[in-house]
Amino acid sequence: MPLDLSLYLVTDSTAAILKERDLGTVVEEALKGGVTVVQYRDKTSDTGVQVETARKLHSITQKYGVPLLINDRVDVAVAIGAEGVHLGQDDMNIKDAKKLLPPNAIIGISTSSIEEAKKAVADGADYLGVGTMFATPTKTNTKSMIGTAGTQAILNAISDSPSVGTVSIGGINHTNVQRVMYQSHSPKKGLDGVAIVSAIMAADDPKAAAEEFAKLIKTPAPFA
Ligand code: TZP
Ligand code: MG
Repeated sequence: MPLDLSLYLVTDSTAAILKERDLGTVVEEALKGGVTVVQYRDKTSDTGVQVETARKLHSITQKYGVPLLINDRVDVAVAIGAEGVHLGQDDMNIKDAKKLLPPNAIIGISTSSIEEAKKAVADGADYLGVGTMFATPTKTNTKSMIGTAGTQAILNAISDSPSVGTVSIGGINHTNVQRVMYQSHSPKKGLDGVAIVSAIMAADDPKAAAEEFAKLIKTPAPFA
């Protein structure tokens, strides 16, 4: 499965986001709108529920040929045969995750500094989540807000590693997505995409929201 990071959906099952809708239905609508990666992120459910939910999401993402990555839980990813995991700085480290996952599994990691980004590249991450871009109610305990300038500095620091992917995360919406994509480019390395929670998951029409993002990401912006 090729890794297209351009429109990366991160799920959230909290009431404020799902608004009594079914998680699978919202994710499937987003996939119809053009989402290219789905990360199942669930900070509250028990392990058994996470495994069942992940399995259900996987049956949906497979129909669209889109990889499903599991946040934090390498064991859940292994149990359901997901395409990979997304790790935080406090989760299992990449080297240990590689021992448990199949050789072709995708491993991404959240980074918010040059040091973290360089270590992630050295450890063999497939892609980096770079953020937090902008303040967001979806995740308030973020270590640091780095904005477009901080993102550019990280991209610059890893620009001799062309094969590692990069996605920006945090507070990204239809109004700022072009600025995020085009203002964060370092001379030698750009972002491969954006990771979105609320602007798709909480949208009244997640399919239309994803379609609009896909269009904006492909449209060169007047911010260069
Ligand atoms: N990591 C850094 S910010 C964030 C995560 C998981 C949440 C982003 O959510 P939103 O709703 O797209 O701002
Ligand atoms: Mg984590």
